Amino acid sequence: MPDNLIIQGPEKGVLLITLNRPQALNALNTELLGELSAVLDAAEFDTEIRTVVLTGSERAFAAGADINEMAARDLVGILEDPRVAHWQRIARFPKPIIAAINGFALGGGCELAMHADILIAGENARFGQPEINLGIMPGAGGTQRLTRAVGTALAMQMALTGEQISAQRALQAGLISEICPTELTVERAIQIAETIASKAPLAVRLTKEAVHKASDTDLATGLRFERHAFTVLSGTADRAEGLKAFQEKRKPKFTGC
Ligand code: CO8
Repeated sequence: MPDNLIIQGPEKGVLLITLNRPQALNALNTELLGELSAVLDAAEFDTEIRTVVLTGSERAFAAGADINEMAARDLVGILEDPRVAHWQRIARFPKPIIAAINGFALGGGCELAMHADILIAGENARFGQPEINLGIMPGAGGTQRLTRAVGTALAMQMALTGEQISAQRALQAGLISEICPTELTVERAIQIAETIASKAPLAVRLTKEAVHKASDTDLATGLRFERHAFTVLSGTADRAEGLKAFQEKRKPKFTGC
């Protein structure tokens, strides 16, 4: 059992992962990231799990990398940082991750949120890349994913000043897709996750991959990927079932084949 996470489910195809280091506002130490990476390793091949909801507490999604742990690492320690492999593992998880963000999502916490495919936030959420205040800079994708999400102007301002933005500003800038009352964020994320979990798993997986291609590649490559993925799905039993169910005016029963 992980020490820094609470794992619930899967229920209706949804695995709920709650970051649980309240004494440090869910600061992401190596142990926590290792546990998260191990849970996702198992979840990838568990057919009962279709989607993952990732959340923290109402006070903090995560207040960044663990500063005390970072302070103990020198240049070689950073070069050989085991956390890099954990971040890569989270990034290549093939099933949708929905982040339910309340409170602080700062530094590595904001970067972790941006590893999710759908970000929704409570009214009290605060996003920021405050690394500059520590004499460092974002190191888990902040300069790249934030810029892709909100554009150069706001990303530059956030990363260079360390200033936080509100949930409202994050919504307006395109970093998140919804704001909820803080106490309902997790419930709403689960609702979204259950909706996705009820769809054909292969179509979900390829859709996630294709949408990511929009920011990972040029348009021609992305369109080629979309075309290939669309073609691959034409051979699935779930496609046949989806089309037949529409014609027969009933709900489809998807099996993942
Ligand atoms: N690391 C360790 N402990 C933390 C962290 C953190 N990031 N954030 C908060 N804590 C601890 C505090 O030290 C405090 O502990 P204690 O009670 O023992 O003193 C406890 O959590 C509560 O925090 P505060 O008393 O400070 O609570 P406040 O409500 O007054 O303030 C803030 C909340 C504004 C969130 C404040 O705690 C803060 O500024 N935290 C640091 C935020 C920050 O700078 N984050 C960026 C860290 S650097 C980073 O994320 C780089 C990522 C690079 C990844 C590279 C991977 C390879």
